[in-house]
Amino acid sequence: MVQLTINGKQIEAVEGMTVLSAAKRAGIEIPTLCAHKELTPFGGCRLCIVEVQGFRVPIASCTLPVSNGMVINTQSEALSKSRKFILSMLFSERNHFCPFCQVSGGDCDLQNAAYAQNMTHWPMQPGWNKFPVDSSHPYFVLDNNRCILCRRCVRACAEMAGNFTLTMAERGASTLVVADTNVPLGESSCIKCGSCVQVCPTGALIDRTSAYQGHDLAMTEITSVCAGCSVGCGIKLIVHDNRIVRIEGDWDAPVNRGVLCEHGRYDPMNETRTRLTKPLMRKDGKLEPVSWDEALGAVAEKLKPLAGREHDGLAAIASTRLPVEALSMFKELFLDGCKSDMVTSSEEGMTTASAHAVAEKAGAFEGKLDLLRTADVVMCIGANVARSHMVAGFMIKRALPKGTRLINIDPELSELDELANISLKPVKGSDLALVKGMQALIVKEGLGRAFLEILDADKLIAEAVEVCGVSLETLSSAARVLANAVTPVILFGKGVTAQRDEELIAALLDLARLTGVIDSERLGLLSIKGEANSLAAAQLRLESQFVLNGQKAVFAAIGDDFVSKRLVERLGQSPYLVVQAAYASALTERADVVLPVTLWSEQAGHYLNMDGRLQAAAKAVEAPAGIRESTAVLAEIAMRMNMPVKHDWRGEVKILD
Ligand SMILES: Nc1nc2c(c(=O)[nH]1)N[C@H]1C(S)=C(S)[C@@H](COP(=O)(O)OP(=O)(O)OC[C@H]3O[C@@H](n4cnc5c(=O)[nH]c(N)nc54)[C@H](O)[C@@H]3O)O[C@H]1N2
Ligand SMILES: Nc1nc2c(c(=O)[nH]1)N[C@H]1C(S)=C(S)[C@@H](COP(=O)(O)OP(=O)(O)OC[C@H]3O[C@@H](n4cnc5c(=O)[nH]c(N)nc54)[C@H](O)[C@@H]3O)O[C@H]1N2
Ligand code: SF4
Ligand code: SF4
Ligand code: SF4
Ligand SMILES: [Mo]
Repeated sequence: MVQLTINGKQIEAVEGMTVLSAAKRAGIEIPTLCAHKELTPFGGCRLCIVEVQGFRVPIASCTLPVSNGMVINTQSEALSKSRKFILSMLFSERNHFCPFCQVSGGDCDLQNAAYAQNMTHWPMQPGWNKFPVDSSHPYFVLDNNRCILCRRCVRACAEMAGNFTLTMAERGASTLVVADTNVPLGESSCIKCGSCVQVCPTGALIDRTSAYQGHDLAMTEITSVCAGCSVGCGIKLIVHDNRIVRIEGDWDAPVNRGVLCEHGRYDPMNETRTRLTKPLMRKDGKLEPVSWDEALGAVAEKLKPLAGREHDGLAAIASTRLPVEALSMFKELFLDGCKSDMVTSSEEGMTTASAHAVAEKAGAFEGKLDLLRTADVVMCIGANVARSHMVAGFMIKRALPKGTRLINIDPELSELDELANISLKPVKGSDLALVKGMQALIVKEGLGRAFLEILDADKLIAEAVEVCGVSLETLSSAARVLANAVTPVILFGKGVTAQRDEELIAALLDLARLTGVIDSERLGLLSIKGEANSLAAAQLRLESQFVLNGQKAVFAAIGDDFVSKRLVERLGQSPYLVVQAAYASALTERADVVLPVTLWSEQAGHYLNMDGRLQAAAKAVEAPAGIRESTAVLAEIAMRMNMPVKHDWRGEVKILD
């Protein structure tokens, strides 16, 4: 610990900390522009200058490390004058009309910084130079005329998304933010995460949907969770007039610390499907709008006699995107109540069942996503994280330039192969032999950190090479890199879990123990799962493969999911089909009864993310009139079937610590 004095106050700080963060921790705010808590300090704007005793000139506090006995002053007549001068220079360099700006609506740091110094106009005339505007991107516009060259966007692209698209071109006053080798953003390597827009402190990077939509002070900010995948990123929903205007990453969310992917930030803003607002019932072959009472009455009447029947009863399938509350009620009604033999979730346990079964026997083993932040080696097997769980992918991608090594095991070419240090391309479905071969190599070379009994190492190694079609050389180097790692993590995805092979998961678990991926202190073996509530669905035992064999009716609780042709074909076979959904689809067209329900943003509920973190999503907007929440619909059907549900979901899910 280091002792220092800031504004006459005695402060303790940790060695290596900057004066800026030490001050912030002690509740002393220093004005900043280029600094950002999730980005490495840059020291570019110099607004955060402070007076340091013993130094003649003020020093930027964002890059100044604390030292014992330091005496700092953050406010003085002279500093205020300097800050005004710095801002005046910024204003004069390009085209800033902060007091009249309609774009940012009060969330602009530059505007706020100027007001904080009591500035209401530019003291120096701008040069009126023209800088390029890039409007080629589908989600945002880059106006270099409003850029203050703080490089937050460049750092965010590298340090948050790990994408390294943005850089600076030209020099001095002509410096520009550009993508790749100065190509239009819309044609660049940008993966549309929007992190650069979220960190830009000016109106230089502006969001297409929310710019000019009104002042931030008129908006409500609601803290919630993204339901896009099992990562479970924390979000802020910016809401105005019962409408989501923008989605931002929640800087305080432990899972993602502010970063989001395209699916979380922009997909919900670009919804084009047709909303269902009235219950529908098939009458004379045609779907007709009916009252809730009529629809629910018909469903209960049809399903009640099917309850408790073994094979010619009913089948039920629920989306793993539904909140735990709805999933648990669904399970209580159809599995516990109706005792149907075909009650499952849309994922059919493909991402969870095998791992879940092994965990029940061997004890919970699944690790924490957070370990990716400090991993020196990451092994991905059957997991396309760069695409399927993008924010988890970002954690890997941004660590690679710092020396983290990546082993990717996937029969197909995936995005990770471009980045991986070692790519293994085994024959599809041969992973068990591969994992056993790696174990054998590690044991044979004496690199194991725990005991694992291997009877005939040479045989297993030879088998791996033959069955998987990988070279001994690549297999050995993968095994060595993993075995020699200090903080290794193994991620496995649907490429592994969909094999539904418990022996394969058990072998991965053995490999994890052998290599210190799992030991008494760390749990570094993690399955990435699928949708927002895959793990909850697994814990609720909604994991069986969906097969119709004589059931007289199907109840599908799909919420706001996209519907595949495959699902329509499978469910369409049912003699009677009830679909609970938010949007009209080919599936609702086939249904006998359609029950219109809320979207993720129109209901409060919980999600259990891939590493077992239970998170609350908030209701951000009111659903259109006539639409009900899934839980309300299920509870009403249960009541009408004389099987009231207790709704005790908390006892049904297990948080993994
Ligand atoms: N045999 C077998 N069965 C499985 C699995 C398996 O691996 N093998 N996997 C299981 C799992 S994990 C799941 S999630 C389910 C999935 O099974 P399905 O429910 O069949 O879902 P998907 O195949 O993901 O298809 C979703 C559909 O939505 C469309 N879609 C997605 N996003 C958009 C969009 O933004 N716009 C438009 N217009 N369309 C969109 C896609 O094109 C696709 O047609 O299947 C489960 N069942
Ligand atoms: N953008 C986007 N994100 C999504 C989804 C989406 O539709 N779009 N869907 C969500 C859902 S429902 C799910 S389930 C997850 C799925 O996320 P992932 O678990 O990443 O599953 P996949 O995307 O199917 O990728 C699995 C990878 O395994 C490889 N693979 C196939 N067979 C084998 C094999 O035998 N051995 C090995 N080692 N690898 C194999 C495939 O080539 C593929 O690259 O993604 C979620 N995220
Ligand atoms: S949207 Fe994401 S990937 Fe694209 S430039 Fe911005 S930070 Fe980089
Ligand atoms: S575009 Fe925004 S974040 Fe990027 S350098 Fe310019 S002002 Fe800073
Ligand atoms: S990674 Fe998943 S949870 Fe996070 S923003 Fe993207 S879709 Fe949403
Ligand atoms: Mo899935």
